[in-house]
Amino acid sequence: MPIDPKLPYDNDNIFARILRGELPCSKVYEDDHALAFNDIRPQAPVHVLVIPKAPFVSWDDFTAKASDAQIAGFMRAVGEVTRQLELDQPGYRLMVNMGGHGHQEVAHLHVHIFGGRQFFHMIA
Ligand code: DGP
Repeated sequence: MPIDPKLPYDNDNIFARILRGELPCSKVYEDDHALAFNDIRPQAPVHVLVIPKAPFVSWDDFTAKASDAQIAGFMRAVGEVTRQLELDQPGYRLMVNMGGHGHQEVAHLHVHIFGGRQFFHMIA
């Protein structure tokens, strides 16, 4: 079910628990700003989620409330993951689902990185 992005941050959402080490993940990358791990329901040969280490519910929450340093650090981390996975040359797709119409299911901002195959014009 999509989440309501206007609700306050839930400290017990799945990705918060992964960040605290209470739930396992298949880690791909970590730095001061971000953690990246493989999606549990991969939609492509490469399907990685990158999450900020700070408690932001959604893209809207993040871009409204994060500091410039948090935004820069997180965006840099997303780029670092794609380079470490060597996705640059064939290319890749980034996606952020926001709120109900975006079908966001987990209430902690996450950027999807898809790679390893050809993508077409749109995703349903
Ligand atoms: P979204 O619809 O953008 O909120 O995508 C949520 C994604 O999170 C979805 O592709 C499945 C993934 N996911 C949900 N629970 C877990 C989990 O416990 N571990 C991992 N690695 N991924 C999860």
